Amino acid sequence: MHQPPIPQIDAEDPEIAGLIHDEARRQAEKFRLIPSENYVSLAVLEACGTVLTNKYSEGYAGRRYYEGQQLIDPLETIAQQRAQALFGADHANVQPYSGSPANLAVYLAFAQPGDTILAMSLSAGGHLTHGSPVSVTGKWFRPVHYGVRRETGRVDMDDVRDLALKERPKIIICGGTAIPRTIDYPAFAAIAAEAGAVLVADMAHIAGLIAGGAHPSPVGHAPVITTTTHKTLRGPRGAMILTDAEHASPIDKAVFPGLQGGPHNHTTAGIAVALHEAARPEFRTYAAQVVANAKALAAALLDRGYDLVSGGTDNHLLLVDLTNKGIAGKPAAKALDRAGIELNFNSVPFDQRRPLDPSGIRLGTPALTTRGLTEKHMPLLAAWMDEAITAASKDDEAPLDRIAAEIRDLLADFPIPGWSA
Ligand code: DSN
Repeated sequence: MHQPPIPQIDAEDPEIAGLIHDEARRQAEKFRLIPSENYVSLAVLEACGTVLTNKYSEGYAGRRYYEGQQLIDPLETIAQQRAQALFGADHANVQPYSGSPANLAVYLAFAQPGDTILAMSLSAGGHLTHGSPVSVTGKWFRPVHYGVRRETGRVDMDDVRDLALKERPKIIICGGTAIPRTIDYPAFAAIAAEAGAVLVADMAHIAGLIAGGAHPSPVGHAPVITTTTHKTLRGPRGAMILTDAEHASPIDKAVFPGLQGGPHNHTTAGIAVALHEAARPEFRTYAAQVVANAKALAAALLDRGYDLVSGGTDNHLLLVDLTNKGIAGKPAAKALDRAGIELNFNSVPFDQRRPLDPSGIRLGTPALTTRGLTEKHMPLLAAWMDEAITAASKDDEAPLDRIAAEIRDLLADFPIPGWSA
């Protein structure tokens, strides 16, 4: 059943309670490899399920538009202070509802409609809100995109510099959702300074690695940093924007009243608890283990002939081009899901296939690391993946349920916060 127990929902709304219990079991029984997902602690879960959800608090501490903020003000202030201390930033806004609104706030603060922005293309590993044509950020601004080099699968900073000096963007964004390699923040900062642009680091995927010392920090290089709180950082679904002192006020105005109404105070509490956890020494061990596991999984997949974009990983994430395995990303992802291995199909750089039916899969190690798996388990995981993908490439469903049962058996020894039998 779900942990903490949910007796009131069980009694009042068994239909919804059943879905919650089943989802908790599903999360316990599978290898969850979506690199943007994780398992939050029971303390974070508890914080998110409190009476704080009852309260409206438009504005900021000491400057609210509703009364009754005696306890919300210190709560939000503590969350801000913890974020500032953890990352060494001058200022933290903890109100963005999630990553996309956080990025929209940045545009609102530092660009006008029609202005040029420079970011990584979605197809190379960026994000929808980095100026994709289907996103408001692509419709209302003039995006110019950099990608990766075909030979290396990595960003070429000379290409970024050439584009920046030619296009003179207002904003340069570094970071994305499918980047397996270390982001060179000092190089981006030098280019932004030369081009006269505001450098924005979207560190959503790697915030937990940065907090835990397993990836270089953008603080001191990018004056504006956006992040979600629920990926490697292991907090609830939410977001933050970190800034230097100079960029704090425009960001605060953009988040509220520019873009949002009242902050979600129960989420703010969950973020504060997660930041407290991320400041502990154990979190550094977790962050290092996430990377060690990803490198071990990459090595095991390479041994089995898998084609990894950029040849491997420096962080939590692997992007695999399945073209040489004779199967596309989507059927592979569906077969893996049935075999108890949950990941997502994903475009790879220079993909010849469509985004809804691309050539690759994207996977990562944050969630399995949280539940205690280590490098020694990665060859076994790679073997299960290989067996399922090979079977799927021959339209053979026979091994999938057996693999799922074997995975259930293994994972029973690695309990998750959120479910108990
Ligand atoms: N949906 C997130 C991810 O999976 O990377 C990005 O917003």
